[in-house]
Amino acid sequence: ERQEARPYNRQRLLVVANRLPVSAVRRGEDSWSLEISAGGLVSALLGVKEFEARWIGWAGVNVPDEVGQKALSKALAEKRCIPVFLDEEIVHQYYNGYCNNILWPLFHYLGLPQEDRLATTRSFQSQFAAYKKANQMFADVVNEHYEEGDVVWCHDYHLMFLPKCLKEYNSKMKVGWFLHTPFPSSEIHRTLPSRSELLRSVLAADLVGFHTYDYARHFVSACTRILGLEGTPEGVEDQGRLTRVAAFPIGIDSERFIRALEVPDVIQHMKELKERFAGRKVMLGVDRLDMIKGIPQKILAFEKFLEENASWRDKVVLLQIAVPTRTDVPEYQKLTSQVHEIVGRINGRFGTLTAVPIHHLDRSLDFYALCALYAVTDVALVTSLRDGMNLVSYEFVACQEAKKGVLILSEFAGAAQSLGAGAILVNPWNITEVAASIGQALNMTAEEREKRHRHNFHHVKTHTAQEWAETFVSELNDTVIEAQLRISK
Ligand code: ADQ
Repeated sequence: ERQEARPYNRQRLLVVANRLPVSAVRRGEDSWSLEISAGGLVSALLGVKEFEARWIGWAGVNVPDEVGQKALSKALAEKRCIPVFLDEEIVHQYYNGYCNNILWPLFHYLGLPQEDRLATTRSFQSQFAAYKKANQMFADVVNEHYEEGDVVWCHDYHLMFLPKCLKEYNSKMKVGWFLHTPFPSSEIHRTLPSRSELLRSVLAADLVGFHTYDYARHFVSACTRILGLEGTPEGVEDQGRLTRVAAFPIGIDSERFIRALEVPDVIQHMKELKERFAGRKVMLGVDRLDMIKGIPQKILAFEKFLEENASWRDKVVLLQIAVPTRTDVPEYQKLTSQVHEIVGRINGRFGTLTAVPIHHLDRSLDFYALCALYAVTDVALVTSLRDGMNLVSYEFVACQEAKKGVLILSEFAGAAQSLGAGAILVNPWNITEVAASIGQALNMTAEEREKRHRHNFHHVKTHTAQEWAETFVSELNDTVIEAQLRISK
């Protein structure tokens, strides 16, 4: 029997991600205030008119009491959000533990945690159990809200177990899964104790998506080498059932950035920044403070550049804006103090009474301040050691129509595949090379800057977040239709 599809323009999309795109603050026993965080994914999906998106995820707060849970669910419903309630212990084991301490570093080639072996094994098992339990809790909520004809789009490494749980509830549910991080070489993935179970549960989805063709290829290799399944150009086949695997490079809502540059507040802010740094070239880094972003390497390369180019010392400034994340994790605290120490040393070494070479801010900037900063920058430095895509590089390009600044970009960011022709690509581990590329960027002729910028700007403008979401969902719809056709034949 065939399911009657809803008219395409009213199709409901259930977007399942670890975090809901809101921050919730409790104001009283049964009252909450909510703020929508306008991240990339939110604006991507808001821009898509063909379907009506609902969000399912954790609200980021512990709500142990029923009164609070009911009130929060009601408030969230107005924003088309549906909460999954996770208690503190689960969050600790699933989110801090398995997601952030095991999968995140592993997928970025930093390996598994190296502590005492026995302790690791014990905690690994309980963290994996919590991971599966949390994914099952997400599945319960999805299943409760699912209506025939909906499509379900699961996001990221937090929810690799979800496709299997959902298909167990309802094998006809259209399920897609997209990974925002890299998928590493199969040789890295095979070190993970739960390697097979995770691959199998992802394969339960109808469509599996990655940012780049390389990540998709790594995933298919992991399935062939670890599970012994057959890889085809379309995806992975298991006993006649095909899971489609493909690349869907994300983009940004470029018009939002371009429009922002015409807002009076932004223009005013740009003017202030230009006055503040008059006579100096502005270099910019914007990252979450995470080991994968290669922040210490970037700052050391800047130091080397100053060391070797005395004439530039009072003519260039590096603004490094790093939002602290996962601040309760010791490795992240260590990284923060490491960065502070290097910045302090360099400013002590090359600073003068009136100016320092590095301004380092440990905080997030609001959207308009960020746009102004992107627009006045001469050279942006994105030196991730690994990065699924890296949207900062896209945002910078979107704000550079007037200035046509230079992007120095790590070859280990997914964005290197799309912005590589316009950027100066570097190996972020090679400090000498990055230092030399800073010189190349600062000395580049206007003609060459223009040519490189034009290439990148065209890409950023045409490959938007909206197009990304539309492509993924329409392909997800198609795969299911194909599978149904196969069954009905
Ligand atoms: P992230 O690792 O968070 O995302 P990125 O893609 O660069 O990395 O996105 C960061 C976002 O946060 C950008 O929109 C940026 O503007 C914002 N941001 C960063 N620092 C900020 C600051 N100091 N102030 C204000 N805003 C700041 C993950 C993957 C990426 C992948 C995305 C999307 O790690 O590789 O590109 O998901 O799939």
